Amino acid sequence: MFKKFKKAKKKPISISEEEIAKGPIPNHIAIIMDGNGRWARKRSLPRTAGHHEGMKVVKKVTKLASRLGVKTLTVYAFSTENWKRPEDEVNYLLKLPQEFMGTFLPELIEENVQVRIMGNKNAIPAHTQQAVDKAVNDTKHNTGLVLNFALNYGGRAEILDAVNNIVTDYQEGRIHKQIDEELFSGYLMSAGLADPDLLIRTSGEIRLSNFMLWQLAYTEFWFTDVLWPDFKEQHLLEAISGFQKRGRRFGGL
Ligand code: V0D
Repeated sequence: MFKKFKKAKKKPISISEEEIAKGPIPNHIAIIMDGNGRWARKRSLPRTAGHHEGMKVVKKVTKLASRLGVKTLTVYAFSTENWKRPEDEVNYLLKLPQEFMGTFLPELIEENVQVRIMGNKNAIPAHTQQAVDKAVNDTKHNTGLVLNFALNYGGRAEILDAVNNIVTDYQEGRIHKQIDEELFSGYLMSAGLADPDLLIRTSGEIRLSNFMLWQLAYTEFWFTDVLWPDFKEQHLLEAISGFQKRGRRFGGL
């Protein structure tokens, strides 16, 4: 085909790590990693191939975020809605923590990364729980980037759990004051983590899908059409660059 008839590609704006490092780096980045299935479909591959490729991207993004000095990276790995997918796909997804840790644990430790989990761990199979527990345990003394996996996570369920636990603690006399934002935040699964400064969602969907409803109140949102398996270092730099160009005011002037 003649070059001029090809669909015009967006001119790639190349952003260097050094450039980004000069500006403010978001303390906490949260990512909805969407588009694995679509990526696979485009290549006539099974959806699981997309998830596998997506897992490799988590590793790359974690390393870059760590180099840039990001303190916390939260990734939405499995939502409470994901149980509705075909059984084979769910089974495959639930094997990924094991594979991720099998191939990445030494590098995570080398990078001083601490793994954390947010979500209902009780409802996932024992082999997944074991892999996750090992990941959390083997990295608990690390002091670098916190890699926080949202796994079997739902934002409304998280808020309701918090409310129920607050009610119990109140009835049993462990709370002696009005419930304020700080106290409430401490009952969420993200307790101890700062709220995200930047939310990235890939694959062109413009919605929250029950992700960190409380924590995202003041967060800058970055939506991109790039499918998660295609998300490269350059795309993270682009998102952070976008973040750096916005002035955050928390409602003030
Ligand atoms: C599939 C793209 C890493 C999105 C990324 C159980 C969906 C790859 C983990 C992982 C998934 C979780 C916990 C842990 C270590 C690794 C993972 C799931 C899916 C769902 F301690 N990637 N990943 N978990 N995908």
